[in-house]
Amino acid sequence: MKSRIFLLICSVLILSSLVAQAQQKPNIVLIYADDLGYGDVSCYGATKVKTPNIDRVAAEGLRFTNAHATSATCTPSRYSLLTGQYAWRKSGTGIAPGDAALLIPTNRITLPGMLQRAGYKTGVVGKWHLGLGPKGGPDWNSDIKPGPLEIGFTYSFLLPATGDRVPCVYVENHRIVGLDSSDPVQVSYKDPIGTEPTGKANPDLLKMMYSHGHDQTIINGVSRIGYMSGGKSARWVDEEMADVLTGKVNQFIETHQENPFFLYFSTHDIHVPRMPHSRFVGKSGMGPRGDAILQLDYCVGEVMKTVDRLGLKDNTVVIISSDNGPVVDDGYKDYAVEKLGGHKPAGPLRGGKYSAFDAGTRVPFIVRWPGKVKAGTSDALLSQVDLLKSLAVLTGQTVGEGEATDSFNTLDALLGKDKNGRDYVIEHALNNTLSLVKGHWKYIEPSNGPAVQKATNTELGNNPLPQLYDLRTDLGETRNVAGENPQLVSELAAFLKSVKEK
Ligand code: NG6
Ligand code: CA
Repeated sequence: MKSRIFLLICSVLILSSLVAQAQQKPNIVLIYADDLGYGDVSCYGATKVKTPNIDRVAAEGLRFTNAHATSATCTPSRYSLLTGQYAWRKSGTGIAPGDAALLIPTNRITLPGMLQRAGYKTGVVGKWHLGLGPKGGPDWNSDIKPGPLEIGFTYSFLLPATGDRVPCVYVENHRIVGLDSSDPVQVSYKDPIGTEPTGKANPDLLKMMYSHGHDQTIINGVSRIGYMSGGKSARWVDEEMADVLTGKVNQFIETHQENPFFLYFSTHDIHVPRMPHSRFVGKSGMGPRGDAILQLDYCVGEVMKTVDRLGLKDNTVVIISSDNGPVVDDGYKDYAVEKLGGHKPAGPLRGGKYSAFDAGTRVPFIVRWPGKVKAGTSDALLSQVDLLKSLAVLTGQTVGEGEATDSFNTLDALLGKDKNGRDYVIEHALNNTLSLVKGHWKYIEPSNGPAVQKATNTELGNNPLPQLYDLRTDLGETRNVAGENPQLVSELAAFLKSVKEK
């Protein structure tokens, strides 16, 4: 009798723990690479560089061929990702200087805020580049806020802007890590500040020479955008950055393994300055850009190991993507151009980072959720602006009318149940040129912006005349067929106008 009761109790306990597991909301890990191109990983066709860890996630998950960042540069892409609104609706959301004020209003729905409401612990680790502090910028030597914690994150460990912008310090929650109060940080994006050498005046002190821009204060042998003084004990070491960030990610996952958690791992790789750890130096044969791809892939592997080791694999949605397309020379002489070999960072696409052509925004996008998302490939049209509403549906949250209005629920496409995804996607390029992808057509609005950005050798896709490409037969956007299709051009132009005016 006793043993029967014992057995019964055991089965009830096992059952209830199974039910609890089934009800537990899935963790979400979003690994957001910087400037990683459509053709930069082997599961998207790269052959000169191998990315086994990213490829493994793709093999176990769904690999999207037509997923887009909202913009061809970082700040606007991230703004849209986190708010569900196109950045181009709001002025001042272009590439942000390192002393910009927080760009996202604190009273607005955000992706992390929505998930926090759903009971998630929400962390961001890595590149921020959405401004910090009140109007006028932050006080670096005191509480740096508002920032991520005021827009829905429960934890943050940041590079305030980018790797190539000052201040070159980590900010954890509200404070610079390791700051000595007797050596305060000062930052200026106008006039030189302090007495430290600059790349322009002291190129002899550089580990890596700049090719354009990037000639101001030298930190760790690399001259940056912007001037900085002080904060010597707090300065990051570029070569250690990937390990530092990955360590923080793994710590966050360990700490919150019992909660549902959302972790936004915003890698510095493969943005400039490309200064990977010595373990990766020379390993790709493509110079620092290729080595940084290997380092990014390693970091993905380390995070996946943690997820597996903690038994979280089946209950964790992993998303890997990029904030914009690829660039080869983005301001440092790091031999990226010379050592490219036959590697095609944009794969079969035209343009790159900054560009209105598809390589500007069409990026790798992988979703893995074992048991829930069938492994394979999907051609569904996706935009990162939809993550907010889609993940709201996934986690049972409602988004008010008038909130995150550019975000659509495309959860079924993310989970592989809907093969089509969005009806259309809007792409934003450096000069604010907008494009519309609708079905197999790509329309680029007329723009007087430059056709080419010489410094980075990027075809920006600007043309004073309308452009129309049939992506089904001309993925590389080589034949502008606007002249032959005036009716279609005016329909697409009118449609784009209606989205702009929404
Ligand atoms: C550009 C920088 C480039 C990079 C980019 C932002 C110069 C000459 N170029 O202005 O190096 O930092 O801004 O990249 O300063 S992004 O991925 O964050 O959008
Ligand atoms: Ca970027």
